[in-house]
Formats: sequence, structure tokens, C-alpha cells
Amino acid sequence: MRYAETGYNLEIDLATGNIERVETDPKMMELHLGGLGTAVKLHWDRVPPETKPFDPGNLLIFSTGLFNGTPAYSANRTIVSFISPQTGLLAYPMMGGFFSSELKYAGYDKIIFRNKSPEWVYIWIHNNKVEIRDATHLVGKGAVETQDLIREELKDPRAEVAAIGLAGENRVFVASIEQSRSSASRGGGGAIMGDKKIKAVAVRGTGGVNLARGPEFMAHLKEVEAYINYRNTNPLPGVMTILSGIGSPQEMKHYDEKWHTESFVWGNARRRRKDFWTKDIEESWKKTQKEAIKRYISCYNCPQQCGALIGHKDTPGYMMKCFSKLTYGMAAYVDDLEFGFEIAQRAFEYGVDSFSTPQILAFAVELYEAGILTDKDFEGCPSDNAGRFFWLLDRMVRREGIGDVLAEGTYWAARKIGKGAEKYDHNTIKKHEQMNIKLGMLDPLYFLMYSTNEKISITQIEGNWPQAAFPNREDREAFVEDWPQIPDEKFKQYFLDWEPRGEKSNPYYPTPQMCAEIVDWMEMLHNIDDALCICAGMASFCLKPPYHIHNYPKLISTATGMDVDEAGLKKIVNRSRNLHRAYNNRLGMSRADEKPPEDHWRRRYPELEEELLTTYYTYKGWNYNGIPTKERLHELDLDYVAQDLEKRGLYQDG
Ligand code: MTE
Ligand code: MTE
Ligand code: MTE
Ligand code: MG
Ligand code: W
Repeated sequence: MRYAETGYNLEIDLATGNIERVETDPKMMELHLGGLGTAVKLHWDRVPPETKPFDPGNLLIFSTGLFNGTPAYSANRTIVSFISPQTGLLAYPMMGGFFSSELKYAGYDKIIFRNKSPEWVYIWIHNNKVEIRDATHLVGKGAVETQDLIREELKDPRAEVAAIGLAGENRVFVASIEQSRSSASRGGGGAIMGDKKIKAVAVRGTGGVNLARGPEFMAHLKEVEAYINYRNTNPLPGVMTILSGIGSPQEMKHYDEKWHTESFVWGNARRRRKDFWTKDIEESWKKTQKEAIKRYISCYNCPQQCGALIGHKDTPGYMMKCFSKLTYGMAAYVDDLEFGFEIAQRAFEYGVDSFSTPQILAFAVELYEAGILTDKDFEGCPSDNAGRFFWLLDRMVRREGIGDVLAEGTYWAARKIGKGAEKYDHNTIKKHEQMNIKLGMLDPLYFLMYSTNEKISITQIEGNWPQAAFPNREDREAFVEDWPQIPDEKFKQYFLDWEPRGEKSNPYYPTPQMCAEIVDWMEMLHNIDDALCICAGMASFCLKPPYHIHNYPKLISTATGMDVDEAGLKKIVNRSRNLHRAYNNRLGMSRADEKPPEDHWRRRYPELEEELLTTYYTYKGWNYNGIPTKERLHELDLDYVAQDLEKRGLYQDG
């Protein structure tokens, strides 16, 4: 009997229509847990680095994690992985909602798609009945709309559907995959789905998941539940509201946007607007948001209600959470929150990432204002900021006119447009748009997180360590007093000594060594979450989370029956982490790519940045180029990886 995992993957060859239920090797759980961990292993074994994003051999994998379908709170992520059209590296956007529990109840840990379908199809997985169905009638439909159409067609209101819109169909590099209360947004998974001509994947399952030691697992979960209740009634004092509780950022419940709107330059925008948040704006935004939100919603088995159902005026209903509320408006310099709710609805139907997309639109406007794009490119475009954004978005998802080049994201578009356009692609790292928060001075922790993380976005790595030093020592003492989640007591001292100003402040404190340790800790927790498919809002993403390194081993052991302790768990996720890194190295990533955009911080410290990178690489057991050393790979039972890197000549200059 298999515990926590189902022990089966669904393998679908889209070219031949062959569908197989394949038993997996139990050893894989011991080596990589599940979720992202086992997904990376499959990509390593089966997708050689010569593979281009739109080659038939680029696998598209939907992974559940070890805890989906168990009673563990907030185990609701599905990880989608593939070689990204934006970066040429392995991308892994993820979505919450209800998809992964349905998939597990249907009897599968993963769906692995290979090759391309000759015609548009959607997949219907209903326990052991799996069909590839015609989707020609759905072509051109919205990503949200398609979900309802498929549920109607299947006469199953409980089917969970992940779908793409026009953007995915047209292989727009920033196309997302939309699914009920969630979205697998970053990295262009929608484009890969579209390339394979999969309009949607629908799933419904009625089976169950086995637990090795169920009563013990439930007893540990009771403690997690008690903590969730405690934290929900006792928000952390002294930190900004989005960090004081648990769950992903509570943007739908949060009205006061003074800090978000005034503290940073957003995305491709250039100007920081220090006096943005006036009384009038405050009142009008609050009113708009209150009217737009119909009710709050959660993902599967989660008490947090991070999302909201939006019904804004005449726009059809949709779901929103976190920062999509702000990204378009801030990038367009449109002051009216209504614009945010309106354009997001259209963007979600098209199925595009709301971090990258506003940046691309703002980039196009900048190029036009600089005379690099011309009136001819903008023929028919309205002249107001909001109108331009809608117009450009419509062109981009259809790849019409100037939209065709914009569809490839700012990095590739700049290089295709030429005429100095590269200078306006001022916000990318590893060929990938960031939701960028441009700040005054280099932050050493964020420098490392941005630079070295495989997801190329800080959500995947930041979390348990506070974002800024607390001004008062008493507050710091109070904070560390009640901090059982930390993996090592020394972090308390680091935090106590960290000051907003003076000798022990950014950018030289925390020291590079401390930064390496802190970043490694946060990353480790993200890697555990992503293997179990627990929402980071309950673990790696929040300051004092319900799930952490001290209770995860107990939960994993009682769920799976394999006994892991903290050291064992760290080793497993470190193994997957290094395999992931080696995979991206094999795809061409190295030190030179690990550099945040020039103007990300106004004040930069080139020498310190080099030292940070070198210290972190050394700490991780990576060489000067950021490639795991043979010794480190050996320790992690990854000798086969070292041999492969050697054979490919990756150790030649480092
Ligand atoms: N794009 C779409 N279409 N819908 C969304 O809800 N959320 C944004 C961003 N882009 C969002 C989106 C937020 S807040 C985050 S944190 C990232 O997507 C999450 O990226 P992922 O889905 O790739 O993991
Ligand atoms: N959970 C994991 N494991 N990893 C993540 O990066 N991002 C969080 C949250 N949960 C995240 C995560 C953030 S910032 C957001 S906005 C939501 O997931 C996005 O939810 P969605 O992907 O369900 O739309
Ligand atoms: N970092 C700072 N300093 N302030 C913030 O408000 N928001 C977080 C995270 N990092 C936030 C932050 C949230 S909720 C998201 S969704 C991510 O930034 C989005 O950025 P990413 O694309 O780098 O993940
Ligand atoms: Mg997502
Ligand atoms: W978010």
C-alpha cells in the first residue's frame, strides 16, 4: 500500500492519444518527497537540455504534493512545470483552488503531457476514466468562461477545470493557466499548454488517500489548528498588516494602500509617487473595493479566505487575490481603482500573468513616448493611459500588429524591436519580468533572493525572516521571545542586533555569511512547501507560521510511514534544490545571469554584491559559477548529476 501519495502518474501522449496509468517508483518519495521535488527529477531524466520550450519533447507536468488530499490544512497547490518560453529555464508556477485534491482522489499524483495534439482538445479525468475530448468549439473562449462551459458540458458541477484563454492559444510568453480560485501565473505555462493544443484539463475524483499512521497525523494536525486559531486572533504587532497574520497577503481585505502605492516604483513605472495617497483617493478606493467584492473565498481545506469573488459593475464575475488589484493601475499611472478591477477581469479571461503583463504594456507606452515605437504601431490606440492599456492588452493576446512582438515579453521584444529599445527593458532578470519594487538602497537579503532563486521571483523564497529591522530593541526582544519556528537559535541574535541605521544595518548587516544562512533557511522551507504542496501562506511565506521545520518531520513521517527527522528532511529538499539548480545550469544559467536589474535599488554596492553571491554559493556548495560541486552532489546522492555536468563540460571554467 502507498501512503500520502497515490503511487500512480497519468501519462498522456498528445500526438498519439495514448493514455497510461503508470505506477511510480516508491524510492522517489524517499529521495524527493513529491510535488516540485519529483517533478524536477522527471524533467532531469526525460527532458534533455537541447529541448526548446516549443519542442514536442518539452514535458508539461501538473504535480500534486504529498499532502494534497490528506486532511492537512491548506494543502491545495498544484505545481505546473515546463521549460519556460520566457527564460529557457525550468519554470514552476503554481495554483491553489481544488484541483490537486480532485486529482489525488481520482488516483494520480501527476499528469505528464508529452508531444502535441494535432487538434484542440481538453482532457477529462474522472477517476480511472480518462478522455481526450474535442475542444474546437472552445477556441477563442476566455480562461474563466471555459471552466463553466466545460462543467456544463460534462454535467458535473464539481469538476475542477484548469484552462487557458486567448493568450495561451496564441502562445503569448506570459500566458497563465486559470483555475477556479487560482492561477498558475508566472513563466508562461499557458503558452506551453496552448502549444500542445490543450485548451483545458478537467478533473473529478471520488477516491481517497491513505495515511500511514492516521491518528498520530491528526494529533499533530490538531496542534497546527490550535496555532492557526491563535494567530488569527492574535496578529503580530509591529509589522505591516500584510505580514501580521497568516495566509497570502490579505489584499482583498485591506483598504489602506498608502504604503504600497507610495513606497515603491512599481514594475516598469519610473516615478515613485510619494504623495499619491490623498483623502480623496482613500475614500474612492475604499468605496470601489467594497462594492466590487461580493464575498471572500478560500482554497481547498483552508480557513484563510485570501481570495474574493469580484462582481464589478457590468463585468462578469471573477476571482481575485493578492496584488493583481494594484499592478495594472500602478504601471499605467491610473489613479482610479475601478480601472484595476476592470482590466484584471479582461486579463484573467485572456489568461495572462498580472505581474509581467502590466510591465509589458508600460514598456510599450515608454517606447512610444520615446519615439522608438511610432504612430503607425499605435494606429487606433486611444490617447489616455487606461485606454492605451486596454488597447495594447487586446493586441498582445491576439499577437496583432505591435502586439505580436510584445507577446514575447519585454526582454525578447526589446531585442526584436532594436533601435535602443533594450534600454527600456530595465526591469528584468534572467529574461523574466519582475513585479519590481524599486527601492533606495541595496537590501542584501533581497539581493540574494532575487538573484539566486530558481523561480526568479521572491515569493518563492522570502518569508520567515522579517523584511526590515525593528527600530526598538524592546520590540525585537519581544519578537524573538516567542519564535519557536526558527530552525536555529542563532537567528535570534542576528535579529536582535539588526538595526535600521548605523553600523549594524543594511547593506552590511546582516553580514554576507548571515545572509547566506537566512536565505538558505527560507528557501528550504519553500522547498518543503512545494514538495508537499502546502500554501506558502501557512508556512514559508509568513513570519510566524503554523507549519515549520519542527513540526513538518512529524507530519511527513506519520503521513508517509517513512521516518524522517529534521536533518533528513533538510537533506531531501536540498537534494531536489541542487538537482533543480543543476538542471538550470545545464540549460545555460550561470553566475552572469544572477543580477537584479541595474535600477532595482538606487544605491548599489558592486563589491558587496559579488561578495554576497560568492559567500552564498560557497555556503550552498556551489562553485564560482553557481554550479553545484561534485562533492556537494556526491553528499546528496547525486553522482549521476555530477557525471552529466562533467560530460557536458560545465566544470571546465569553474
Ligand atoms: N496572474 C494572474 N492571472 N492571476 C493572479 O491571481 N497573481 C499574482 C501573479 N500573477 C496572479 C497573477 C501574484 S500575487 C503572485 S504572488 C504570482 O502571480 C504567483 O505566481 P505563480 O502562480 O506563478 O506561482
Ligand atoms: N504557496 C506556495 N507553496 N508557494 C508560493 O509561492 N505564493 C503565495 C500563495 N501560496 C505561494 C503559495 C502568494 S503570494 C499568492 S498571491 C497565492 O499563493 C497565489 O495563489 P494562486 O496561485 O492560488 O492564485
Ligand atoms: N516584498 C516587499 N518588500 N514588500 C511586499 O509587499 N510582497 C510580496 C513579495 N515581496 C512584498 C514583497 C508578495 S505578496 C508578492 S505576491 C511578491 O512579492 C511578488 O513579487 P515576486 O514576483 O517577486 O514574487
Ligand atoms: Mg499562482
Ligand atoms: W502574491
